[in-house]
Amino acid sequence: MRHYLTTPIYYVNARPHLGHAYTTIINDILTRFHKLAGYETYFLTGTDEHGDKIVQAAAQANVSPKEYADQISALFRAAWPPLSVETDDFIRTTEPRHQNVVTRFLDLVNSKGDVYFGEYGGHYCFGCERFYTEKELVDGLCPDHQTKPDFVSEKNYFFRLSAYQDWLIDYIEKRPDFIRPEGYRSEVLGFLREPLEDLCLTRPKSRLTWGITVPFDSNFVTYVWFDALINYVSALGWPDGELFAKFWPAAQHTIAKDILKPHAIFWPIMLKAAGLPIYRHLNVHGYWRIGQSKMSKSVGNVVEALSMADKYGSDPFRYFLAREMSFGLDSDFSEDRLVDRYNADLANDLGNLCQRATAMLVKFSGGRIPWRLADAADVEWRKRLERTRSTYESAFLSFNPKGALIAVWELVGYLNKSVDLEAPWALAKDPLKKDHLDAVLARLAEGLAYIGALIWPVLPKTATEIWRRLGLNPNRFSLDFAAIFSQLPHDRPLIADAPLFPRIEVAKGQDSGPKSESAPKSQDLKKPTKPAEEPSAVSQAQKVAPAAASSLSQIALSDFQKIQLVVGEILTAEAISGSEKLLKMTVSLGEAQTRTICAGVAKFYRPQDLVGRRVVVLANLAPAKLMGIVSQGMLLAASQDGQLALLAPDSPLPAGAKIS
Ligand code: ME8
Repeated sequence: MRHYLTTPIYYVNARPHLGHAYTTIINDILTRFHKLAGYETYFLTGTDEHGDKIVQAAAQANVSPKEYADQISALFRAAWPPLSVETDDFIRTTEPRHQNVVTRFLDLVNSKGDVYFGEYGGHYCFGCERFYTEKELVDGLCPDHQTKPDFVSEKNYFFRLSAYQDWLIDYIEKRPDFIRPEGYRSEVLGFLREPLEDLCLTRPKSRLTWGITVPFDSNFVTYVWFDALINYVSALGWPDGELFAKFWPAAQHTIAKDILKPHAIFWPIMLKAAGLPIYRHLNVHGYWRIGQSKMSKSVGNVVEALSMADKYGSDPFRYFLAREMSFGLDSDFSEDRLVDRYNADLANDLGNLCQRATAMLVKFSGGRIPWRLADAADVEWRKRLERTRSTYESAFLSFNPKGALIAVWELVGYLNKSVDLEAPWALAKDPLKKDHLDAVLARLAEGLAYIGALIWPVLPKTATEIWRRLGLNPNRFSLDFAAIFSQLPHDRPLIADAPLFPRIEVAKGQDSGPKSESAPKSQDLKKPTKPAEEPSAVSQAQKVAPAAASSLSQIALSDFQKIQLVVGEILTAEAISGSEKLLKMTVSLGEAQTRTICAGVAKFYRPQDLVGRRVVVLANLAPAKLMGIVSQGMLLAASQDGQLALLAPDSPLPAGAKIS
């Protein structure tokens, strides 16, 4: 099987920003996953360079549209390699190879009778480059730009979308995963319940010359969306290109919800009208928001968000984007969240595993991965790896990168825990336990090697580094764990090196007043330039399984059951005058009445960032008066080294959900 993945081609009226980076990185991740699974792939991105928007932006910059497009397109092209994005092609709609295909495509649909000449008067928004009907305007304004559209009446060519409406409804209804996730498929079907209007296919040259001249009337240029969508086939050399024959049947497009209609309605109908096969999937994601508002290109913070990749590294940036966003839903971007994920998932979980595994192999096996005999634990071990592989694969195949990462991190957690349980440092003290020790160490090396392969789509540099340390050849990444294990070297020592992800410490003693989420504040964060001194395997292991745990007095389950923990939703949060530490919150526990809860989190959270969050609440704590306010419960939080994190359910269960 083959896979052809595409990003939208981005308008050259703005610099690359976080939103563009997300779609492009996600496509890179999916392309790499397909490679890992042994498929042939082709990955396309590019820039959309015609139309009013570009003419206006160029005029503002005082250069010609072509010069302007050249400059910005070059910025897009240069933006991807530093993010470890490897594309097979980069198409520009001003290239002759594209323009020729658009001309040919137009000729074809025209010859089939799907184009007619007519007059149209309507409300035209230059920002959106489209006409709006009276009904679509909100208080007479464009719903996207909040500007008053111009009334434009002109003669134009039209494309008969309406003739294909029933065909399209039937096509989508028969294919549950054509548009995914499901919410967007329903949205499109909902839209198709109203009669489709034909698409205005041209713009008169009297108004716009920056476009592709239509072949059947030199007084008109092609509407920018009709021009742009064709990039997906022009880049493959339609109609006779080898790449077209090979990859077009395997096409899937990835976009954000803003451009659902052109991709889900115009494009399949254009393909059908021209007699081309329809693409296989349309993958639609939500928006990144910054500071709760929809990202907009006019706001500099979206570009600034992209600079987080320079600050924290491209691998952590890719990981954060893929792990944080549930594909299809909106997500909030903030530097704090990125740092939290970095510390929790990369420094603590993955980095710690790599550090412990390699340090223990050095300490207890002279750096060599021991040969070992199959033992009883192997059956369970292989079953677990099979499970990880199948969850990981099916998550990626249904375009759910977050789900795939969760599956890998379950394996990371399992291995970290198994080190604590197996306690290699104790086995090493008993010569009779040598076989057992070897098996434990070898499985640790195997697990780390497999995790290295599985993270490669998202964290390519880290994966390569883990494999280098294990002495494996990174050109051999695959999903086949048995094949990977057979390549593990047993005759030369592995490399125990500096931590992969030194923890990012939030500097102590700083003013922890409100932080701007958009502006990265390097002074707030201290990234160790030198990796922390490598702890010995034993001390590291003890850190994870504190010896103190066993000296704590034990409780019966019935004691624990006295504690009523539930999911709460924070409805309001505000500072309490006179208190540096406390915030006052209204929290819903799914009861008839909300509760007032005071919590000592003011140094760690801004009130406005807490609203809407799910938290874990101790619900049956006796009320207490704090700063004159009766607090009716307690929020649970973890803290260490001056940092604090509120606990939250892994997915947003409703307020009142019981925790046991
Ligand atoms: O629409 N969150 O180009 P464009 C997530 N040229 N992704 C976002 C985003 C956000 N807040 N903002 C933008 C165009 N994106 C046309 C496409 S295709 C034939 C023509 C991403 O530069 C997302 O992929 O406005 C969205 O669909 C795309 O940028 C829009 O890019």
